Order: sequence, then C-alpha cells, then structure tokens
Amino acid sequence: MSNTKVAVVMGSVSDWETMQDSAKILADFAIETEKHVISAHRMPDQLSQFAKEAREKGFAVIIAGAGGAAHLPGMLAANTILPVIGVPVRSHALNGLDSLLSIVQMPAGVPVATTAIGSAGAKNAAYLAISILALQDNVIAEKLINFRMQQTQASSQSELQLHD
Ligand code: RP5
Repeated sequence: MSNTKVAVVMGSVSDWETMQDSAKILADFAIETEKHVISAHRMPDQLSQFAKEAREKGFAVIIAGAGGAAHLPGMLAANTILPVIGVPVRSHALNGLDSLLSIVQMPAGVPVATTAIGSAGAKNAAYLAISILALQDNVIAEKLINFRMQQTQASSQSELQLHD
C-alpha cells in the first residue's frame, strides 16, 4: 500500500470540537493528516470530487464526522473504495442518536465503519485508521502495540490504587 495519508473530514467547522480528538491522536502517531470541512448538503459537488480523487491523492483512510442528518460519511463511501470511518457528532436536538442512525445503517455494498457518538468515537476512529495503516507499516504497528501496553499498565495501576 503506497497511500499513507488520513483525511479527517467534517460536515461543519462546528464539528471540530469533536473531530480534533481524531486529529490529535493521528498527530501523536506522526500520521500525515489533512483536515477538511465538506458539508454533504451545502457542498455536494465538492464532496463528490474529494471522494473521487482521494485515492489518487494518496489517502489510505477517510475519517468523516457529522451530526444530525449526518450523510457525509455515507456519501463519501458512495464515491470511493477507500475505507471510510464515520463518527457521529453529538447533536443538540437528539444528543447524537440522529447522527448515529444516519451513519450506521448503510445499505449492503457501501460500508461505513461507524464509531461511538462523540469524543470516544472520534478517538477510536483515529485508532482504527492507525490499525489499518499498521497492516502495511511496522513502525506504526510498533507504536500501536506500545500505546496498548501503556494503556493496559495505566488501567492496571488504577486498579491497584483501589486497594492502597
Ligand atoms: C451537520 O450539521 C454538521 O456535521 C454539523 O454537525 C451539523 C450542524 O452544522 P452547523 O449548522 O453547525 O454548520 O451537517
């Protein structure tokens, strides 16, 4: 796989508060990342062009966060064969349940790997993208293994503190 970049795409700049959690983790792992605001409803032509060109522009994975009638991840997936990871952004009206259901229930043949609502979902989207890149890159794989070990140690230590 020669493509190594990750795109973090969001439907509105208002999604950045959530999606910055993806970008921070990708930066920690030194993954080349581009961030874009592309609204499925307000910028449909740009959405289609971005998705159609993403592979030849060197992207390996697209992370797409959107809220409410969150059609961005699905429409990106409809226009590319790259893996698309959808992040349901928490909405004001329905607390993100609308975002989740808009993203997760894709028809067979056009997958979107959907994460949890909000910050945990944005973080896991980054870790999932890193897992995909790690299939072909041992340096990234080592970093991911180290991260998991540190996470386990931190959790074990917090468990021990309960018994101090
Ligand atoms: C969606 O509508 C965006 O992903 C965002 O979560 C939501 C609200 O967008 P703004 O009105 O804040 O631009 O398309």
